[in-house]
Amino acid sequence: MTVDTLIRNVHIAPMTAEVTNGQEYGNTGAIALKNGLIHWMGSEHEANNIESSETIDGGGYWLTPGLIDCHTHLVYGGQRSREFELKLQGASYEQISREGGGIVSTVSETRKLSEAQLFEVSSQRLRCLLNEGVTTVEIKSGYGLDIQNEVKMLRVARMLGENHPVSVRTTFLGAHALPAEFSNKDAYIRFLIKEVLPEVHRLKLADAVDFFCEGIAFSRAQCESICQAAKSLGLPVKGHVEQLSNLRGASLVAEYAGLSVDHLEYLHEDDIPLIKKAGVTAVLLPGAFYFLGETHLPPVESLRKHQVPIAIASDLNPGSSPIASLLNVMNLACVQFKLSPLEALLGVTRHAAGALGLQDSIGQIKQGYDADLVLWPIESPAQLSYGMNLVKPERIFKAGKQVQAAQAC
Ligand code: DI6
Ligand code: FE
Repeated sequence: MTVDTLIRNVHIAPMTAEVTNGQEYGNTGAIALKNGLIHWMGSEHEANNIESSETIDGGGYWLTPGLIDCHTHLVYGGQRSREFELKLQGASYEQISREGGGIVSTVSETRKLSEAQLFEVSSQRLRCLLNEGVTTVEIKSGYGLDIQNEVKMLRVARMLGENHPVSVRTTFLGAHALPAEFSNKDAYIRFLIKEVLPEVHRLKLADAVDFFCEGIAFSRAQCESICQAAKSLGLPVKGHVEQLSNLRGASLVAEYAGLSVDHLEYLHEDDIPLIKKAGVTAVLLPGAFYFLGETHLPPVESLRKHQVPIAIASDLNPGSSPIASLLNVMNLACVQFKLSPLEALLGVTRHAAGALGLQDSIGQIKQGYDADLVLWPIESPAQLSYGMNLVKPERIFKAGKQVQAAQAC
């Protein structure tokens, strides 16, 4: 057997179902990569029989799947530090809007930028994630809110994937906020369904459809219309649900057998069996919880009890989670939500893959899976969640190729 790359002398954190079930993992061994895929795994002794174009000494470090950030809004223009200052002085939502803050202010800033400019500012944020071993990222639209600008955002998201060593999954989030040119939410939802989504779909720019089901955004019924439209185009749904209040958005995603329900601070206990039954992943966003000073915790213990897969993501966005670090968010998940470091790692690997419908190709170290891997100079996987900015990857592999972590971010 001749392979492209043989990595020897590594502890492997496969993040497979066996790991969840408490099986010991991390024996020292070797792994062979071929044609961008994981080809073989075995002992050091067996590795002696493998011919390889390139052999890497893993130095006894830990190898994990490439990290997956399954919920971001990293394509946007401008920044909202003024709003941050106002909030710290106790300003209300209305005052912030009056002073030009809130989602719609990011919409204005995003609309102003050309595709090339938007690509540039978004690349910087993406690089921060990639430096930490992220090899797949989901990116949402939702700061364009008209045909031209939603298309622009999603095209930029696709271009980011073509120009960086990362797989990008795109999500259409037209139902994020009511843009200034509309005064009626139902009319805006009709516009999204009749005009924007069909165009986005025609251009093959969206892999999924999302919505913000919240008092300050859209009602359950309005979000249901979005789900119907997505279904008629064969697109899976995800939902921003139960972040600030409980509109039973999670049960809506379950009805449509969607990919994920995200945020969940106010998730209703009765909806947990429904999302489990529908195979929906629960995505927790500890960065938004932290930044907004939220105190109402998501029902982690019930999610565990019902064995709902829990993913965690950065939610990188300018308003509620200006945090370009998935590792720091893993720490926040442990400190704030009392996830174990193992749960946090599963949350950015196998379970994050599930939130994107990619559980059969990424998120685990398993034969036949994509060779997206990160080698960490750590003594135990818990070290990834334990601190902030204490750990960085030794090597990153995307589809079997070693990628240089970018210097600046
Ligand atoms: N939930 C959030 O926390 C963000 N969007 C959403 O649906 C807020 C985004 C922003 O303020 O720009
Ligand atoms: Fe979000």
